[in-house]
Amino acid sequence: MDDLIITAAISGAETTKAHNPHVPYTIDEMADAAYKAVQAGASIIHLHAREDDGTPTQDKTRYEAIIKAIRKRCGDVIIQPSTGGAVGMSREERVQVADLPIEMATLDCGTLNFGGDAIFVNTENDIIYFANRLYGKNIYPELECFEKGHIDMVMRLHKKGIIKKPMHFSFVLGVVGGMTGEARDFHFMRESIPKDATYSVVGIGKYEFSLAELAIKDGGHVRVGLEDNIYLEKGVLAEGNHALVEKVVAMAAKHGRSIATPKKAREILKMEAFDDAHIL
Ligand code: KMH
Ligand code: ZN
Repeated sequence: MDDLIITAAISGAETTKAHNPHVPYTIDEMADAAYKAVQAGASIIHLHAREDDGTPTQDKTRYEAIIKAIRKRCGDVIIQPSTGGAVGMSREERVQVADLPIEMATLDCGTLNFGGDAIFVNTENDIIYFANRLYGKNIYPELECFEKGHIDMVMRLHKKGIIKKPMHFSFVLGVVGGMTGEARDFHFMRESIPKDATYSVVGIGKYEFSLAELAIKDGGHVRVGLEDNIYLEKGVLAEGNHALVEKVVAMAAKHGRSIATPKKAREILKMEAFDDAHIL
């Protein structure tokens, strides 16, 4: 099996310090959280920018400052800004990160309810727009699919030549309003992607570690982080993103999976064409 790629989703847009005081907001906090996650074994940092007071922002100047700070502390780690931003942001706000010299970014592949009155809107035309902007800048899209219909959308857009190979999916399961993250959900998603695609599981809340174990055993990859889950175990807050990464590393050791370096992760994801010229 390939080495295990661990992505750390260090900040998110919705989780706050009121949920877990270790959610990073400032540039220094972001760089520190990323550094500790990388030291623990993460090879990709999934990133949402925040203002110092925690307000989510897609402002490219803020992203640039955070990315530079992370790059300084974390060497060649893969930095994956989100184009999802926060619920309610416009296309133009969200897409700003595509103007930065980055090698990878999130592409959300469908709309879903997001709890309460919130709807995370990604229409077909939004997806086409984001895909064209990312590929146009030679940025590798991480295909976030929150349910099976989103995979169908990817395949439809692939047939039209809009979404291209190599394909790396993230199965984001357990969002309130989306698909749950039970084993049967994982298997359904897993069986629905092309044989030559790679994937990570993104288990929200209580699904974080059960999905991680399924993926580790299956040869897939894993994302953890305070964006997705604030607990190390039931009722115990994680003392930072690195604690969640450490738990996955221990799980991987139990199952005999080695951990991918950033260089190895680029090979596994076939990112050669999205080369270092993009790294800020
Ligand atoms: N914050 C959510 C609305 C992404 O990173 O692109 C969207 C999200 C997905 O987290
Ligand atoms: Zn995200």
